[in-house]
Amino acid sequence: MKYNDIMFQVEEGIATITFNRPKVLNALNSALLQELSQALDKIAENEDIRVLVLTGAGEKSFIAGADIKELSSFNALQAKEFATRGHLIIGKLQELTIPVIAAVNGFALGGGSEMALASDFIYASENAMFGLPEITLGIIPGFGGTQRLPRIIGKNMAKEMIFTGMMIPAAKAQEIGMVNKVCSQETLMEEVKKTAAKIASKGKVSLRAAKQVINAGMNVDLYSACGIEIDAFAICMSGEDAKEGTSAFLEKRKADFKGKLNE
Ligand code: CO8
Repeated sequence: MKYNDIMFQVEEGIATITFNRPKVLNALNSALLQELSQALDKIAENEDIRVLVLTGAGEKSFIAGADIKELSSFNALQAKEFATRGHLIIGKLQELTIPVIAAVNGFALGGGSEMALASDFIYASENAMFGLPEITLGIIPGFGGTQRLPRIIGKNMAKEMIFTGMMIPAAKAQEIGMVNKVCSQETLMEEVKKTAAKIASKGKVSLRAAKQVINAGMNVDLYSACGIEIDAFAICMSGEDAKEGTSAFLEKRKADFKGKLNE
């Protein structure tokens, strides 16, 4: 499959999607979202892919938001259709069973922050800037920002960011819990790939279970969430990876996970 607005590579079980409209700082338009959706379908079908990394082309931007030129032409119905499609695709990203790391290498504004917030965690370069500046355009975030941001950084900080449209640098984003690690621009991808490779070496069943349990548990009360964990723990124990992982520990060797899903 040929892509124009994204680049899609797979290397040693790690897939990388690079948003690739550098002339407009990788702004998201309908065509890019369509390609992203297709790439995510391919990833979901491919059992050999263990981790997905998202990043932006060029040195300046991850994604500078929705394409304002396209956005400005929408009437209310078209805006509803675009926001719904964006939610579906970002939801598809969040629901991938494999871990997703956002390597934010510059501006992550509006839809760009929203894309990063739907990944499992974020590493950022020192020059990265985060923000939901939609209020400045007379609109509000439309790809989940009003919902995911407060769940990650807390309601009051999210309100200040959304009400003012302020941009925050990577260091501040790390301080408020939005970003896990800040790296130099030169080492960002190296650091992300190192973490991705570490994750990819773990058992597929337990990784999938850990992601699903954390995500599902965040949406219910603690008692129900612990119930979800108990069931997933039992399913993990019945798998080959649990036998291999525990035997490897007892035999003082490195585990060799085959990554087979439970039958
Ligand atoms: N859309 C379209 N073009 C863009 C965008 C964008 N979001 N961002 C930058 N560009 C273009 C600029 O127009 C410029 O093009 P040209 O060279 O032809 O003039 C080129 O990229 C380079 O940008 P700048 O010259 O502005 O670069 P600067 O370094 O001076 O500034 C900024 C960089 C600060 C990132 C600045 O470009 C900026 O403020 N961009 C807009 C950021 C923004 O407001 N993002 C939010 C968009 S709205 C959104 O994301 C909503 C998501 C949900 C949608 C739901 C829909 C219903």
